[in-house]
Amino acid sequence: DIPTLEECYGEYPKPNKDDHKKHAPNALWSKRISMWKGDITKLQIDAVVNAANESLLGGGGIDGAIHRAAGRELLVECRTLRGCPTGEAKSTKAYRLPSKRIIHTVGPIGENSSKLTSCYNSVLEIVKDEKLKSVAFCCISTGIYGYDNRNAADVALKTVRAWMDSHPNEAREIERVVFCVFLDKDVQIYETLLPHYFPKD
Ligand code: AR6
Repeated sequence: DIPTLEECYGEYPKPNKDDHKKHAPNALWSKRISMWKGDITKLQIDAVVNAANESLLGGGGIDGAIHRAAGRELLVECRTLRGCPTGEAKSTKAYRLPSKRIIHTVGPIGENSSKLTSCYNSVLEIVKDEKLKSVAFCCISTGIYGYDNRNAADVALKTVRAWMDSHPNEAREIERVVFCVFLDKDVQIYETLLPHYFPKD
């Protein structure tokens, strides 16, 4: 019952590499964006984003779920990274996960929009540098770290849209950005905000 990336595309059509020739580029990012509700450790995708802490040595929430599913080898690699400052990101292999890479980012404790913005930008820089074709974000900082869900989703969508607008050539190399939501309230929030930041036409 592991969903393939195709299955998590949802209602959004597949991207067409030539689309940007026919339309204004900024209107097209919606074709590369999806929302998927469920356990991020099940996604067959190039990279999944972990909401970690500065130690990068595991914890509760999604961090615990990813470490449990990936296995002990993930912790061994994480130890070599010597932590990660808030707002930054570091990648590892994905071990027993069906994804290829895990991008660990450390969200702010409480609401700090510039640090949360920095998390999304740092992840996208790794996606670009590693030439990854697809990435699934989780709702960074909105669990144990206590960021308001609506405000965090606003930052997430605004930052991804702004990054795509400011890096159009790199963004065209990314086939899919999935917002992996876990809670019903985030489904509602993303359903409301996605058309605002990624209008379909
Ligand atoms: N798949 C997708 N999303 C999930 C999953 C999952 N398996 N499990 C939880 N979520 P949180 P934070 C959602 O608390 O707020 C850890 O101890 C969850 O519903 O995991 O950034 C770390 O080590 C919420 O929407 O992360 C840090 O110490 C989102 O993931 C601290 O928690 C993030 O919730 C980080 O806190």
